[in-house]
Amino acid sequence: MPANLPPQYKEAEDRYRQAKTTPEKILALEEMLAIIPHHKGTDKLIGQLRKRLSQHKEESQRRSSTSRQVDPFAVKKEGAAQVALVGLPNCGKSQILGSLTNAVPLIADYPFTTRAPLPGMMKFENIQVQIVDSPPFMDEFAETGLANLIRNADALAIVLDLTEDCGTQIELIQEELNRRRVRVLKKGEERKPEIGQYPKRALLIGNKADLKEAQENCRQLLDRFAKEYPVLCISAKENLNLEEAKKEIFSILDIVRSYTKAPGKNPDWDDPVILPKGSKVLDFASHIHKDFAHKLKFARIWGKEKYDGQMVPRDYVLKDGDVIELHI
Ligand SMILES: Nc1nc2c(ncn2[C@@H]2O[C@H](COP(=O)(O)OP(=O)(O)OP(=O)(O)O)[C@@H](O)[C@H]2O)c(=O)[nH]1
Ligand SMILES: [Mg+2]
Repeated sequence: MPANLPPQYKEAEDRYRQAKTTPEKILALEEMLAIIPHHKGTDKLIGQLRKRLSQHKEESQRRSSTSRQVDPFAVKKEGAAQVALVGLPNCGKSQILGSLTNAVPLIADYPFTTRAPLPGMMKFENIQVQIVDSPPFMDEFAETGLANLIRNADALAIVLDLTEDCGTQIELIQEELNRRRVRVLKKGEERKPEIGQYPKRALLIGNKADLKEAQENCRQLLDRFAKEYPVLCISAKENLNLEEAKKEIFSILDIVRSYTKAPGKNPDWDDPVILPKGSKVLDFASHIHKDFAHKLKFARIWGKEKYDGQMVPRDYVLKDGDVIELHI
């Protein structure tokens, strides 16, 4: 065993030893692999861990193909990105899914209504975003599944009940997220890989704004948290501020939409190329065709911050809405 393994690695290793089910073993091994530093001394161990991980994965596939059981918490991503709705029981997550998407969830005035995730597609301008409703925190049956769902999502919508104090709810939710090593990024904070952590962008949604007692809690929520996180108050039931919510959800996705254009022709506005924020003309070119990146001579851009048809270098960073004419 090489020395100098971080304490988080030991913790993940303990979880692996204690894991009783294959999905738990897979999760712990993936964590160990994410945490372990890469250098000569760890090469062998990394190889062994990868081998064990692939054995467990094969085993779990064999089981699911024989018993035809699918993990309800492994929600296949669709559309431009996947956003998980999370929060305490009864705050209105399912109502939000029902109001923003085509899905028809079970909504009820008692806690722990939702027992498994349910996805729906939300149309925003010319793209579709997948929204996933989830069982609430504190649901012990959803423990491992919920952790996987949250870690795998591209971003989170943290739902708060505006009829209760939001600061207390946020504290509880932060604890639940920390326990699963999910860290919510602050406004303007860059998203970069962190050892043993799952950094996520999140939007705080105060829900039930139609109710009288919501007013004061919404004001406090904005006062206390709007500087550090994107926040808004809505009523999913009465359709208040839903368009704003869609816009805010789009903005935490960290994606840009750009469009191809042939010389003398108009772009197809219904068919954006979706890339992570920070992508360059070169990434756009290789997305269109794998050979284009090295063949690319120059590109012309039509966009909000550029003159129409301006020539840009290969490392020009794309802005949302740019139209690009590639010259190869
Ligand atoms: N007045 C009002 N009631 C709402 C709103 N959104 C949800 N509710 C009500 O709040 C209760 C809980 O809603 P759900 O959507 O089931 O809550 P949930 O967060 O999915 O609950 P769990 O699945 O148990 O975690 C239901 O009675 C809803 O009708 C809203 O915007 N305004
Ligand atoms: Mg629900």
